[in-house]
Amino acid sequence: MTLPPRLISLLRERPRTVVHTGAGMSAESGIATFRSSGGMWDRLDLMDLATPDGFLRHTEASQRWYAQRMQQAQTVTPHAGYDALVHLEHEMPVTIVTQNVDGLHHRAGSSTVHELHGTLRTAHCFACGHPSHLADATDFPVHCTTCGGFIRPDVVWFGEMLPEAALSAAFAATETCALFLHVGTSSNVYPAASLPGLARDAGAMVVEINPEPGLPHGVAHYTLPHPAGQALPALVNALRT
Ligand code: BV8
Repeated sequence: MTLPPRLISLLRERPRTVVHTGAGMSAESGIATFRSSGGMWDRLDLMDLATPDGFLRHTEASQRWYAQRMQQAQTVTPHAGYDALVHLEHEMPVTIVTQNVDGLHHRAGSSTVHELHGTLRTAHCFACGHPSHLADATDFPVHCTTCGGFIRPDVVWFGEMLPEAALSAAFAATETCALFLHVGTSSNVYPAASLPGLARDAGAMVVEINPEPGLPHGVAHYTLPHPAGQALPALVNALRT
């Protein structure tokens, strides 16, 4: 894979780097994306499963969907692109800002990860907030043992606020980085989708890694139209040659 010379020379300066990842980052680990062809939203109605109202209308279907995703996230293996990001943080300051809820950056061993849309790893009661779990449920709907309410995953649904700590950390890192890698996201969902433009305005080099690039014209300095599992190791290799 040929990398732009200016990207290689910037990498060799060991710049402060933000890696912003979406569902495409986990595609090569076997987790379906949302909007690519054959993605999750092809088969499921987003508003029936990933919104508070949808959850209350379709509680059992939503709980089953999340339990299945939790189990999958625990069994798949982070691919070479995840390992490359762990190597990268040994070479330069790396902050990972992910829209993903599968926890694969943590499992791969990355140390600075901000989960903008929460996590599948934990759950709580929709009614009283009591911490709970959903991954190993066998009987649905799953009720809270404290108040009898319904158990929901600790993800951020549409119409819900993002976790303040993760969001402010993501904006702070984006505003002060020199390299912004925008990996595997269709850039549809806000406020996460505003990050690459913010990075560009703050003077960072913006690089999109996506077989089907989608950033509006003028946001990315460079586009690598390759899968994350190939492009990210290529960046690490460029440091070594
Ligand atoms: C908010 C967690 C403030 C759950 C997700 C009306 C009312 C309320 C809000 C809004 C509204 N209108 C608009 C909004 C804002 C809304 C929004 O942006 N909507 C969009 C649809 C327009 N945002 C929100 O609601 C956010 N909260 O704004 O709060 C507020 C509050 C109240 C009222 C107003 C404002 C909350 C958003 C979080 C939603 N939660 N996930 C779950 O996972 O179940 S979003 C969901 O989509 C995913 O988590 C993911 O984060 C997100 C984006 O998807 P992508 O990651 O980009 O994945 P996608 O499939 O789309 O694309 C994959 C890409 O990978 C493709 O480009 C493909 O080419 C590429 N690819 C494929 N293979 C590879 C690859 N790339 C590299 N390598 C490969 N191998």
